[in-house]
Amino acid sequence: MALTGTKTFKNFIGGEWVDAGSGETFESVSPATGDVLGQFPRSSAEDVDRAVAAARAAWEEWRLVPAPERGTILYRFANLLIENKDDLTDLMTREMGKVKAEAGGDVQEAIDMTLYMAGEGRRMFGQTTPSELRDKFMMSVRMPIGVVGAITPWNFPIAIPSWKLAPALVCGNTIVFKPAEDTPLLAERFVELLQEAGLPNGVVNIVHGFGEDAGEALVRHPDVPVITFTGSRETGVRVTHTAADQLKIVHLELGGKNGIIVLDDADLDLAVEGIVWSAFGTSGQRCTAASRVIVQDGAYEELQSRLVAAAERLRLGYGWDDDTDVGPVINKAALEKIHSYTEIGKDEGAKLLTGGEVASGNGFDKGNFYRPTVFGDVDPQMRIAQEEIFGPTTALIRVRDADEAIRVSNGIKYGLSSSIYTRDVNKAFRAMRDLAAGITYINAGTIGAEVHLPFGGTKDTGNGHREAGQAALDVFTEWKSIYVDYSGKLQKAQIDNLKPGA
Ligand code: UN1
Repeated sequence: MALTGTKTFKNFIGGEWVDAGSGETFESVSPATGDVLGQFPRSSAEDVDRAVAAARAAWEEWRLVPAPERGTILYRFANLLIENKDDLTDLMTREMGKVKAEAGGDVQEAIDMTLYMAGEGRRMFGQTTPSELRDKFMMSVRMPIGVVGAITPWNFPIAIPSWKLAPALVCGNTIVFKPAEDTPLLAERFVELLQEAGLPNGVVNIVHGFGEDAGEALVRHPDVPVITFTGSRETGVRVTHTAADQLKIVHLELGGKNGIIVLDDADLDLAVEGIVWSAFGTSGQRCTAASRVIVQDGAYEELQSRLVAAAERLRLGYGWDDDTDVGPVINKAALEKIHSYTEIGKDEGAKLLTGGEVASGNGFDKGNFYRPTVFGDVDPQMRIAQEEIFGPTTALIRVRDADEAIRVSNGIKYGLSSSIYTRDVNKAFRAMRDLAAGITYINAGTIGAEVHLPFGGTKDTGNGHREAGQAALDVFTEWKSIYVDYSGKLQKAQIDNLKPGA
């Protein structure tokens, strides 16, 4: 695919492609080569105001479009994603850096989510329940809310926008979308395809730019009652503060420090494969990545040596090359942060077993490449075992038994994904009950959630909401309870009804 070069892209507001009011721009830079892929509008509050006004106006009509019809547009969008899957995949290897198979998986996740949510147009079930009174009917229905502000990260540049936009749209909301500044080109393609699917003007609007100006203005805007945000814990707290005065619905998907437990009785080959995939897939840049491996004494030495050997076999390189296992990390700041944690780990007394350095030579200097890194003898309280690194670094922690393993796994502020490798069904069921996380895997790593179960975490990973599956509808609709009295007379609930025993 030809790189886009220095083409200048625009915001999409009310069905028109427009520059930022200020005329300022920023660049999208490939993390693999440092090439500039395009210029994007650096938007500010005035651009956000225009986008919200367009979304608000479009909502008056969009909320009245029957949900199955809204679903039909999403089916068309899913088909466009399928037709464009190869191009989007290739572009993702260049703009975001992940390897081809995973980039294809990212697009596939968007296809799956869009198809699932399109089907929701013909479900979106409410409840009916008998009234306590005669000649009276009761039901609850899901109501659209209005303009949704969607702020998405760069690590799943096609999948995560679909997690937010597809359910929001099928539920009858309109959107102002502020994608990550590291992957604006993929976001722009996403919106182009949505529009091509037949969305009326103003239903989806995209405003490019940075969190501190465009993002902040969106979160603050009085006509945006719902904010859905995926990103860091720190930004999530800031979003919550900013939205608090207006009592907005705030959906947050934040960090993780996910652990894989390996007990003595585990199938170690299977465990090593799962750890490698979960720790180094997407160069560790998933909120579900396994950045801790909690190993029972009897398996520790063997697992450690097999894991280090497997990590050393991984081939670092460009995402678009077939023989690459691990691609670059997103930008220079991420590279520095990841390396600073290697220094922290060494200072804390953990044993650096492999990796721990920026890759150089071989064209690597132009991009942001970090060697897959494994620390051994890590104490659960060390910073490398507590803080989210978001890179290809994992920490081996030794424990005595299953109870200690679960205590250590839970001993962090986050609660997104968790995993246990064991052949003991009793221990597996205890882990399912006791691991304090939104997701638990048995005999599988910590990544790879499917689109039709709730996705999200406990504790500091979020604020109680979930995306994906049926749970997503709770973020993008509000319940309305409706009572229909067809008795033709005044009936008084709690007074006119029959009391038990009366
Ligand atoms: C994320 O890293 O923000 O379960 C999402 C997984 C993917 C989604 C990860 N389906 O790893």
